Amino acid sequence: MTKTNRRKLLGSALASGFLAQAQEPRSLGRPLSGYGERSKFVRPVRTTRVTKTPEAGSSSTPLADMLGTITPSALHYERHHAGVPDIDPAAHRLTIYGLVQRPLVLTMEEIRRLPSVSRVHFLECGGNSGVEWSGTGGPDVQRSYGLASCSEWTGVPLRLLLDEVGLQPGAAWLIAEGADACRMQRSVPITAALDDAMLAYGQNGEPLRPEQGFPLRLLTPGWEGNVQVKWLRRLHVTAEPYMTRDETSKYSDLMPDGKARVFSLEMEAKSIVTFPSGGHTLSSPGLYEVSGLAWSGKGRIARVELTFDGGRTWTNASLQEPRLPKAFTRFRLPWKWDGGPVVIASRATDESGYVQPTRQELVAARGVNSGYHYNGIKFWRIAAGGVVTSADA
Ligand SMILES: Nc1nc2c(c(=O)[nH]1)N[C@H]1C(S)=C(S)[C@@H](COP(=O)(O)O)O[C@H]1N2
Ligand SMILES: [Mo]
Repeated sequence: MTKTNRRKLLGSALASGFLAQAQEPRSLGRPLSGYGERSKFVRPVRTTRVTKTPEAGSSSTPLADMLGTITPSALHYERHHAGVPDIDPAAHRLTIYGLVQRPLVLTMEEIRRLPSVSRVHFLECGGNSGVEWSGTGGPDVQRSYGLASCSEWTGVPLRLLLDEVGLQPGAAWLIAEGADACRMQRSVPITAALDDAMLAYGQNGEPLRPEQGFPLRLLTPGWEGNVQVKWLRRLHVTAEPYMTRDETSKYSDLMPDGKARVFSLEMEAKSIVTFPSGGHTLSSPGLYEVSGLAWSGKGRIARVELTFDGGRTWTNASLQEPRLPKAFTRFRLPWKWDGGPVVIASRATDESGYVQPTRQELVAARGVNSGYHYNGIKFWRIAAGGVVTSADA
């Protein structure tokens, strides 16, 4: 944005605002409070989708209303298979057993005494953007991309606990089990633990929210949400996976040849323009900041390109620093809308060189039988009147 442009945009607003403020009456504000609430004028909420009962379903983060990269804990997406249990941390135990030298039962107090780390990571359900496989496309960011959020997590590196129990030869999988009513179980390759997995008890400066697994969850950064078992109560070290319901009938990808990809855990590079996006209306031609989020389960985001002509030409957006591995990265680009129809999209490249594919490329590789792991480029159409809709609709 040039200085003159900025002055034109801000000058008249400043002058009229200043005069109005000088004449406003003043009254005392509200008293202090123990736990803060956002302004009553700020309204974005999670939208919920239940499957069969209110306890089994998901809720989506209003990503198009988010600023920066951190998702407020109260707006972190949720995915529960049997509701949110109310767990007393004093009564909670984590048991590590199986192919280990010294099985362990740990209290939360003991876990909190161990050396800890804090790291920012995204969490994304493998089913996020599943609606995009159909080709008709989700109408807005929240409904189609909202099963992804990003927090600062605090916990104990899993590697440290596995060193403590001592792995026996042949130990290759961890079966993580939750304390919720469905006893959610997932088989997790032990390679994750030896990399950057942690047992998280903190989220954005507080203990985990109950919805995110209070008092303890498994975090395997960059992998699909489903393996990141909440309300974690058991880690069974085994030589083979269990082949549980959630890794066979669910969270596996049916390929065109009738075979299924299983344990397709890594979330590949993805990005979405959050402004302007479906549901927005641009009020007038002129200056805007195009913005959005990019992330990759392989590491850092290296580049995000934007197109304003439906994918014919691309231009680099600027990336917010620091670009953290396996975390949301905010991208931005000042843009002048001339009032005409435009089709915009973003395309992310991660530090491994992986480039976010088009929907056509994804479908050519995987067909349309799978509801999971959709990371195709998403196009938004801005009509002459300023109304923004999904370009695939
Ligand atoms: N114990 C337990 N862990 C669970 C689940 C669950 O229902 N029970 N849902 C999984 C799924 S499918 C996802 S996508 C993530 C969602 O984590 P969140 O609710 O903190 O966003 O948790 C995973 N861990
Ligand atoms: Mo999920």
